[in-house]
Amino acid sequence: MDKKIKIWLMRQAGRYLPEYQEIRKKEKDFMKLCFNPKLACNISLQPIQRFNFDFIILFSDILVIPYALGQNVQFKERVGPVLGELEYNKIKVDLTQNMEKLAAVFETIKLIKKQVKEKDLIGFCGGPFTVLNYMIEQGTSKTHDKIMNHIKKQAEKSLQLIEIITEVSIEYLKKQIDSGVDFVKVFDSWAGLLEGDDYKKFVTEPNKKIAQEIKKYSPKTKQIFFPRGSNENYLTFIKEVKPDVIALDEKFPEGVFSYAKKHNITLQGNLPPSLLIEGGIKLREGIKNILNTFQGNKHIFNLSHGVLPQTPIENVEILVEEIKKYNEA
Ligand code: 1CP
Repeated sequence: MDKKIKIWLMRQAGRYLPEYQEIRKKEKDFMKLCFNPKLACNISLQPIQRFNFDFIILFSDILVIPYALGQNVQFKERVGPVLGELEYNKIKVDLTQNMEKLAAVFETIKLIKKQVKEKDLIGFCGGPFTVLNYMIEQGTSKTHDKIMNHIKKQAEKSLQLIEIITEVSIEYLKKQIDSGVDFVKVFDSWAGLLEGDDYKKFVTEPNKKIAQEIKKYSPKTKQIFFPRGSNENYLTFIKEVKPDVIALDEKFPEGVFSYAKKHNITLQGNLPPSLLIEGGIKLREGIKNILNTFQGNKHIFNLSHGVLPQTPIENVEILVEEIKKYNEA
């Protein structure tokens, strides 16, 4: 087995980088940044130029899907995403029109691939339930009351919306593949809110649909899934969705290691972003532990969630250096 471990970080482009802050100062509207191919391309390449990560991830956001469906999406400073009221009768599924609203993203992908040919580019979308969460909550939520009520009290409507988001997301990933991405990743960041039958209906099934449709459309495109917070459900998820790569947070059943090995699934993860802030001996020990734990499996090194804005650059340098040393040993 190829012992060489690759590395990239979720949110490797973002606020911890001064060069990102620099661009952000000039373009205060985050959505405009996402839809500016030249700037979005530059931002996607910033972490590559600085750290030489093995993968480029497209700079964009999962909330471009609600926008493509006709919901108002804004990012407010120190608040985060703020979405307009969800008016069911205004939700528009017209794949041609929906994709036209995202045309700038496809341009960004082409620009990145033109500039860097030797590294794989990861495109992405949100998991349907995670996207629905933001659409119903109209932004970030601590309690998730609105979404949990919605799927309980308006189950049928919720499933219809999930189907719509799934269909548009599949089309969106196909267009990203046509534009040149080598991997696609589905970020289901709020999968962990659900259990049992709800988990099956809102997480496993729609993710499985995306995986199958993309496999049919482009068998060579590698698929990464991140059903964050799935905990014990991680194993069921892997068995049903059959990803090429499973992104792991900190809690998952032991059985994942042997199942992944047997089915040639690569594990991605799983250093806590807090350790990357802390640095020092704790960081080095954390890295070493993960390398040891994942040793018998195919492994792409990453965090258990995104890089936090207060992360010191030198700690990211240490991390990359440690992985390099490990690969050379
Ligand atoms: O400059 C800023 O203030 C914006 C910060 C920022 C960035 C850099 C946001 C706002 N999004 C992004 C980029 C982004 N988002 C990427 C780019 C590629 C990368 O470098 O990784 C990706 C893949 C995402 C995906 C995303 N957006 C997720 C899934 C992953 C995760 O972190 O769980 C989610 C949940 C979002 C929503 C989102 N985008 C931004 C914010 C503040 C939020 C809300 C998060 C919350 O609810 O707390």
